Amino acid sequence: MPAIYIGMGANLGDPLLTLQQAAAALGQHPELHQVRCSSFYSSSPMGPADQPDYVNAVVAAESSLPPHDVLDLLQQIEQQFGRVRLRHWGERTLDLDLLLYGNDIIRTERLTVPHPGLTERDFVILPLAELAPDLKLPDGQTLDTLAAAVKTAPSAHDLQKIT
Ligand code: A4P
Ligand code: MG
Repeated sequence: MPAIYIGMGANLGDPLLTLQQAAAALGQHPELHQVRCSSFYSSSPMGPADQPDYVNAVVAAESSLPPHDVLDLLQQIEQQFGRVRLRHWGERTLDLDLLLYGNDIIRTERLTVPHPGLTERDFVILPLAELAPDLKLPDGQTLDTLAAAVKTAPSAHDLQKIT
């Protein structure tokens, strides 16, 4: 069963509660196994600066659901939380991204995996490194190298562990 990793982000409403509830919904899904959630981090916004700070976390699971079914499931949960999304890279109630699906490289109209931007986003790489420090991306990059790089990058988003 492939290991899958899901990135969660929110900055409208009560973002921490939303992410905790989204993680619980993933944990209860009958097709997702061994579900684990990283710590929750606050981060300054990537993109327009005139929006609230984000809360970010990553969920790991194992699943035999095909990748597009995982995407359907993530979009259902986004809808369930009344997702509002106002603009590109802008504020949203809940964003669930399929970061990695085993070692697969997927490029279809609906789905790009590994998620684009994954390697440059400290708010994704650091929670991911917490769950899977020994992970390698399909292109061979290791998480510890990526984590060291994003921490010191000029684009770092002042990550603070909340809980
Ligand atoms: N899609 C393609 N590949 C994927 C994938 N791997 N996972 C398609 C999920 N969806 C994928 O999604 C638009 C379409 O992408 C979907 O219909 C799906 O078919 P979307 O969530 O509406 O938009 P997006 O592509 O995620 O762009 P968006 O939401 O404008 O930008 P990002 O890249 O998600 O960034 N700052 C901080 N600190 N923390 C954050 O979490 N997030 C964003 C949003 C901006 N700034 C942030 C954060
Ligand atoms: Mg998204």
